[in-house]
Amino acid sequence: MKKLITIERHFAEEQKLHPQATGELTDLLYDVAFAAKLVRREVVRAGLADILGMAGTTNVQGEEVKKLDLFANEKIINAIGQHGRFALMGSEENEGTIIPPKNENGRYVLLFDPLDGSSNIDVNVSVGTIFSIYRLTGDDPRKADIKDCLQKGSEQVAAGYVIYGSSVMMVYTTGHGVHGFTYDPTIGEFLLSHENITIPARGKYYSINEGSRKQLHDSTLAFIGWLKEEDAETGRPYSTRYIGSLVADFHRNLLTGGVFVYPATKTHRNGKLRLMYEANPLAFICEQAGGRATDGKQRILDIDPSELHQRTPLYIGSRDDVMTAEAFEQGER
Ligand code: AHM
Ligand code: MG
Repeated sequence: MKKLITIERHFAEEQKLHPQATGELTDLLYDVAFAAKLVRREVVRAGLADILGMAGTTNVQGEEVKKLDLFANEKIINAIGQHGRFALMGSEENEGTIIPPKNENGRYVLLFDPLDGSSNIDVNVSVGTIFSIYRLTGDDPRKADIKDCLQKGSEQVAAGYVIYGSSVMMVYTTGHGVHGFTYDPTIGEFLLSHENITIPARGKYYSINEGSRKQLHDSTLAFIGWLKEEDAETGRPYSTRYIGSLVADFHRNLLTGGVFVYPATKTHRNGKLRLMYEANPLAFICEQAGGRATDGKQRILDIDPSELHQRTPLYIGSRDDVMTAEAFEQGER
């Protein structure tokens, strides 16, 4: 039997490999893993909403029942924000920056999407939490402001996601490879299950919402056409896989190889997905696993952000597949 390594033990071992590390980042990641357990506890009971009380009503204990994404948002802010390790936070659910309940000594910034793909909750399909951690640009936490949140993705010191699926997993990187942990509910621990994840250079799946075909540009349609052609050498045709939960689509493609595309369309020139909460953290993970992430022209991690909620087209996954997509988008094929 393989050795059981808890997420806590793994963080401690990783820290030892970096003698200059203060342990702060380890604590931050552990806080995130703890918050994920709280969110998981509610997500796995989502189907009971009818019995226990619908969102917006009052439950049997006389408490107001919150929508799960808002619940997850509050839990993360309170569970993580109470330790004072973050000076500032930003969430996909909040318009502006969030000052955590305790922040005087915080040297980091946390950006997160509390429950991505939340339209899938009611139908028992995987959803996820995505997070991204940056260092403050200055020394004084009291002076932390939006510019600390609006850093390029290449400045991330850690990023990850939690997928609430047939099992619950946390996947993260601090820039030293990508590691995945599966939650064992019988002991309440995340256990190392996927060490040093790498994504195949070419995949067999493509993930794009083809229902919006009429809005897609010809370059994107040409790429989709290429994916469907028959060619044994490049393993085509690829199979379509589209869950509609970014975390779940990304996670599958990360493990099996594949490309996820949410492009610019005729009606949405920056696509739908958010740079700071979705694209940057997943791009950091993808690159660390040997993959690639761009907006069709530029590396996602090099985009200089101007707004917390700014959107970006996203091509992410297996390196060669993303490069082929870019070639189509740039009219080179
Ligand atoms: P959300 O933040 O409102 O949940 O939207 C993000 C989700 C992603 O998880 C997913 O990739 C995308 O929206 C699907 O969008 P569409 O329904 O347009 O294909
Ligand atoms: Mg989202």
